[in-house]
Amino acid sequence: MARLVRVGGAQLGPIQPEDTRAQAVDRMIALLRQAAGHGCNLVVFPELALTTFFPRRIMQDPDEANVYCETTMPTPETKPLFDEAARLGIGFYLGYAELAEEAGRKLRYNTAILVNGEGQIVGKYRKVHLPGRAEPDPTGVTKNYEQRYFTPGNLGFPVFKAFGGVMGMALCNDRRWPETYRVMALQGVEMVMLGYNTGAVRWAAEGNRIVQMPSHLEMFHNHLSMQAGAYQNSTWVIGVAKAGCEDGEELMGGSCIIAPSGEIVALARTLGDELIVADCDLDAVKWGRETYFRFDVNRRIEHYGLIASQRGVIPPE
Ligand code: ING
Repeated sequence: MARLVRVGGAQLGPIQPEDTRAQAVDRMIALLRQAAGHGCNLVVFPELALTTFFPRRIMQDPDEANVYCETTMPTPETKPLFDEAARLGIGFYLGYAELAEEAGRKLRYNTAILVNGEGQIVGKYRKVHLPGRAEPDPTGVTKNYEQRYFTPGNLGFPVFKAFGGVMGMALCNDRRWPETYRVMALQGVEMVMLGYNTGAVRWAAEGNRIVQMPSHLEMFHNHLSMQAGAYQNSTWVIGVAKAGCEDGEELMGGSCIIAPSGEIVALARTLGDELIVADCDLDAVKWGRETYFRFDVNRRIEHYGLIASQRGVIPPE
């Protein structure tokens, strides 16, 4: 018996610094309505979907980033999104910048929430793997200062029972780390949703020279990471981009829906607002879990030699 979830990947084109949250929400509502036309049960939006990718720029006082953050959810600007989703009976994943108060301190997290078809928040995740730098880059090539503005997530990689299965969330750089998928797979995850904002071209400083990384590798690594995560953990992976030229930076598209086999079953073609759709049978995770990746039988952690240093690399002989 198939446990089908019809998933929409709602890729967004650029959100410019001068664009308002209300404008972003209007675009997301349009994609929700498209998704309803396709009979979707669930829609995945990108990382930081309400504003421009503000961590690409240095702000002298990191707290200036608070203007891009939400202190509650839903906010007055996002309530129309929640209301329309509930009216359409569609759940969604939404990435946004969170300003939380914990132990008397104000902390910013790069956050994602999972909302069910009744408009209720059923899960929250805070980005663990923060890329980029905290301090200004004298070469000027860095376009990512997430370590300056965000605190690493303190919720782990939880999974949530929803949409008839076991759902998990991640954000952008998390997709490059195998632990992200494995920690959730060990909890029985069947679908990992993640949004991303990733430069289409990357530059690096080599001595006093600035060199461009081969741009074909950016998209290759993007899909490789998610396809490997899907295959090696026999889970669906939904990766959704904010794409296009945003505040002068070319962001990659390539939003995709990946089956537990590792195959891409839906792929965005543009760099704008674009909905991709696929019927995801959650029971398709069983084949991999009951053959190549039976964690209880085939995974041999006691033979990995990692017991001595669970956190770091195995010390050289
Ligand atoms: N962006 C990028 C990402 O992981 C990056 C940062 C790009 C890291 C390329 C390494 C290589 O997709 C975010 N927002 O994490």
